[in-house]
Amino acid sequence: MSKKRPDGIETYTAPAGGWGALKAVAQTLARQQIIAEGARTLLKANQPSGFDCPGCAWPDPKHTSSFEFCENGAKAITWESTSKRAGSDFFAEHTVAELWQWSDHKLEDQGRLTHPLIYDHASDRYLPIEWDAAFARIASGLNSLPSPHMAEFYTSGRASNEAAFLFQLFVRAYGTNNFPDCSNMCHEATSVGLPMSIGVGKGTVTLEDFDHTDAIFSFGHNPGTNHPRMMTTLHEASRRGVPIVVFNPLKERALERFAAPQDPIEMTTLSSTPIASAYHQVRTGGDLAALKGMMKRIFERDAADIAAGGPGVLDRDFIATHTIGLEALKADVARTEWPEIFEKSGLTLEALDSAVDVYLKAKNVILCYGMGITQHANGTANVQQLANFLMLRGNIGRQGAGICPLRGHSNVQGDRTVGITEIPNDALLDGMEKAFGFRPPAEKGHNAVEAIEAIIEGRSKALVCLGGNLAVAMSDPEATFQGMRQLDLAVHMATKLNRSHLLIAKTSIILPVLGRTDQDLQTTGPQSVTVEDSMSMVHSSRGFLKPPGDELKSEPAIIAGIAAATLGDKYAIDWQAMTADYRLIRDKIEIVFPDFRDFNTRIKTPGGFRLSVPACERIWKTPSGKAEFLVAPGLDEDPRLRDNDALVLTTLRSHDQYNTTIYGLDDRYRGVFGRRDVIFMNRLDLEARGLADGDLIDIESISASNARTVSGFTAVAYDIPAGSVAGYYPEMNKVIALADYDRKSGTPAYKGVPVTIRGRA
Ligand SMILES: Nc1nc2c(c(=O)[nH]1)N[C@H]1C(S)=C(S)[C@@H](COP(=O)(O)OP(=O)(O)OC[C@H]3O[C@@H](n4cnc5c(=O)[nH]c(N)nc54)[C@H](O)[C@@H]3O)O[C@H]1N2
Ligand SMILES: Nc1nc2c(c(=O)[nH]1)N[C@H]1C(S)=C(S)[C@@H](COP(=O)(O)OP(=O)(O)OC[C@H]3O[C@@H](n4cnc5c(=O)[nH]c(N)nc54)[C@H](O)[C@@H]3O)O[C@H]1N2
Ligand SMILES: [Mo]
Repeated sequence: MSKKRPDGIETYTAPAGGWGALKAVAQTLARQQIIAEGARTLLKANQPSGFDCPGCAWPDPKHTSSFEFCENGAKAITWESTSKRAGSDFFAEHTVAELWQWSDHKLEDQGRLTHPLIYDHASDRYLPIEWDAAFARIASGLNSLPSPHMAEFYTSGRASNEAAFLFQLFVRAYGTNNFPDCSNMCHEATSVGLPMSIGVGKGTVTLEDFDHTDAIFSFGHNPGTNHPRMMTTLHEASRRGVPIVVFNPLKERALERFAAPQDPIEMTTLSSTPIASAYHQVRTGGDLAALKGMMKRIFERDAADIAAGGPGVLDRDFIATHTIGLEALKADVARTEWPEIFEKSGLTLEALDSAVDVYLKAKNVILCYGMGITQHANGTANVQQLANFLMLRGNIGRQGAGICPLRGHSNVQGDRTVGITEIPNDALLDGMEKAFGFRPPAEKGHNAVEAIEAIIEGRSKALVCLGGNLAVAMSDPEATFQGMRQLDLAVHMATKLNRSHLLIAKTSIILPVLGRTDQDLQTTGPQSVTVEDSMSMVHSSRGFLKPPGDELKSEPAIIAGIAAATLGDKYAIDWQAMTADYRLIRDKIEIVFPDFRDFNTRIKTPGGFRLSVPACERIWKTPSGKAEFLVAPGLDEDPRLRDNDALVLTTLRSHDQYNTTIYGLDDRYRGVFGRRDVIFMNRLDLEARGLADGDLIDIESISASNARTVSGFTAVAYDIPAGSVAGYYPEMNKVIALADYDRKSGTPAYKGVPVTIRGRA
């Protein structure tokens, strides 16, 4: 085999962070033509008087951030505050047919949307429309549907609490609970799985807990790219000597070594800090096996210790006082045989044992996880086994310990808290009735997969999107695209043009919104909004940049405009007053969700306030009133993987993207430059197919409902377990069947896709 690597593929040897990150910040500013303003903008991010960084949901220590060094935060902010514009003149120049041929990167790179637009079928172009006319068209589209349940209302996780709350108010007043949202494709396995285990679908740790922890376990997340500010926390923990045990099929560089750009010594001496104390390259989808293996070992050691006259290794007080279900879990784990555990996890007994050593030695353990856990057909079971693992030693509800899901979008958690859910509970319905004087519908609405199914089958005819790029983010885009083109009404509130906007319905409307960084001026003055981070901290966010044009409106103002036009005087809701002064929206949030008491006062404190997470106080809001050890029988292998030729594909974010937003074509830490058309493969899997590093390949899904191929990708030899392959999201979504999702939570199995790979003839 020749030593020459494929074009654009290198072996990246430097640590993550360091000068490379600072250089990338400078390049990012230059690319978006905001060199002068740029630095000032970055300095305002995550400051008490500034805006919340739209880059991730990791909290900031006391809001004294080292933010100006955060490369991917800088990308998120500059992408929004760019000086580029996609105005009416741009849309006059290009037909939709032409724009459809452009890449996702090029579509968004035209810059900020500045004018409301309506699609004109005669000229195949988006033309300007006045706001009131747009609201009237949307109202008539929605009101002409035979049933409100034929409309879908999508929320992407950048929306503020105020915008999301108004959106759910409008939609419930209109008459449906069809609330597909990005969380359904993301941490839904957490939102569904954790309440059954510990009574709350959120993380239980705070940033301070990391100062008191004795060990950190990390499953399936890539913080160097996706939660960059978490690197400061991991860097500090590692320097304190806290072991960090990683389970990830790929050796992510930032989890191996990190140079903190704000550390003068590391920067001047070109040194770095090791992050992972042990790195276990679990097979994709092998986490359940790894967890059961570790629990099996813990039970074995417990029995041995007791036989030797010791106290055992479990936290027996915690288990007796606070939990139920241990015996059933023990029985399930006992039934799971070692050979199967080794095979499915790809890990040895020594590896699992070493992780158990760290776990048992630590008094307090924090366990962090991301999409590598949730986006599987058994995502909910995965999450619940993580909780089991922690509960064996009482690692929930005490300082320095707990479960820490890494949330995605910067306010995805807040959107759910303030009512974006297709399954409203009684408390929500009662609260809404108290605040607004009407009883909203109670019947279950659609989540994201169900919404797309309804659209494809023609049961839903309207789609209103509060941000996002649903068609591209969802599995099986071919079927999704086709479905969306059959809609009667499509409305997109967006900052930038994307492919979902080009799926033309009978009536298609794009509404340009203000972003986090923009000043939001209403009739009573400049407004702040609020967001909730991954650790349930609610704080305010205020943009200060001059908006990209005079015509843009804030999300709350647009939602209020649509609502007033659609509902008329159906209910006595003062949309105009709430738009004029967002404090009035917060007053209503407080009535519906009492946890927000004194909302307007408490957000004045720098850093904001924390919503209650009962599990932190060891109060378990489960049906039994206890924390529950839950059983997931077997190791849940997808039978399609028994096909000899089958590989399991996982889909990843590159270092230069934000979900479907592609900032650039590099993935520096994985050694990929100027391209995304690659599949990472183990050398054994290449050889077994007669392939070499750099060969052109086709990837075909193994699915009865969706036999699809993506062609012309390049195989790249990579350090990934045999049997597992990886490619980029969203390019790979074509081979993911809509029917492949976690039945408990509806989360698509984006990280466990059975495929075959062949060389191109
Ligand atoms: N810059 C940037 N920041 C972001 C985003 C972005 O796109 N760009 N997206 C935001 C959003 S919405 C989200 S949800 C988060 C996503 O943040 P992450 O959860 O970090 O997202 P992914 O890139 O999907 O990668 C997950 C990690 O899981 C690993 N993995 C894959 N399959 C498995 C498996 O079966 N088991 C285990 N143990 N690991 C596996 C991959 O190797 C990868 O390291 O980030 C948020 N922040
Ligand atoms: N194969 C595969 N598919 C996946 C995933 C995966 O790991 N693998 N991850 C899934 C996950 S975790 C998620 S969260 C989803 C993401 O799904 P989405 O949240 O729907 O997608 P984004 O790419 O974040 O949306 C980008 C668009 O949002 C708009 N936008 C940006 N900022 C704002 C704003 O402030 N307001 C408004 N109104 N609009 C704005 C812009 O127009 C931009 O084009 O994708 C999912 N899809
Ligand atoms: Mo996400």
